Amino acid sequence: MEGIETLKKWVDESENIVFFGGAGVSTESGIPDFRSVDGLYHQKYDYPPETILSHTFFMRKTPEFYKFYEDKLLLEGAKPNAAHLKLAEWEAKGKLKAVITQNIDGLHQLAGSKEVLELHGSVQRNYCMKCHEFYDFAAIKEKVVSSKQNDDPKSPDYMVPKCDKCGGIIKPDVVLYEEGLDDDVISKSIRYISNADVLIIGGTSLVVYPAAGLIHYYRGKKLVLVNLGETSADSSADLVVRGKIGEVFSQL
Ligand code: CNA
Repeated sequence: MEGIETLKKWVDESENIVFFGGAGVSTESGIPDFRSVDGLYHQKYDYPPETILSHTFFMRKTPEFYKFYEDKLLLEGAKPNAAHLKLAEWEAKGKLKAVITQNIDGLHQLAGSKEVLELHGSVQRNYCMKCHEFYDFAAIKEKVVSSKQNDDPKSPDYMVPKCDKCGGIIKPDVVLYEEGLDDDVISKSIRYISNADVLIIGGTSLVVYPAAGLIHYYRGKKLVLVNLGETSADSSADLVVRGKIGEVFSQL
């Protein structure tokens, strides 16, 4: 594959790699992305995914939000692939400083990565909107699935997870459209990117802002893009490797 030898050399020589990724990093783990041909944006729903995954929709049509969320994002059993594992290995060897991800699936941590900056939050964390009680992935999954099996689909609470302590609605700690990103995560990401020697961007269409704008803080000369499709940053990259990220990383 074109570019792999150069990428391998840059990785071998560097002790300050930063990775910036998106949904394409997890497609080889069986989690669909948004914009590929078999991604969520090409599947049919009553509303477009951007609408369903917005703050307004969550507040106004909570059961419909959870129907989509349970079906498409509350996926059990996905395992890290070669890309997640390689990034964790580089960090353990002291070569990689941070993984900055738009993903919400928690697979980088499952692979062993420690410094993971989750720009869009995580399905692994959930909080009661009233009393802020914490619920993990399994607890939410159980509540949503049990309601799906036992409750009346016409009920206003159908598939909506409720807090055991106060009965409030539980919301995933995921940044929905219309919601702001965490300032601390943003400033840390900017610090890592602006100090990076090698910046590898992988599995992202780079169209979701402000996340995609963070790559402009990179000041080095080894900007690498590993992606299946074209992106707006291809022309400004120092190296473009076109391919599946798991397959590419397993050769590094
Ligand atoms: P996107 O817009 O769906 O783009 C994905 C990109 O990855 C596309 O350019 C694809 O060509 C490319 N791609 C797909 N598979 C591979 C692969 N195996 N190897 C290399 N490239 C591949 O997704 P973005 O992350 O850019 O968009 C940001 C959204 C998607 C974020 O807010 C995420 O939260 C959200 N999302 C996350 C997940 C997840 O957590 N796994 C899943 C679906 C969507």
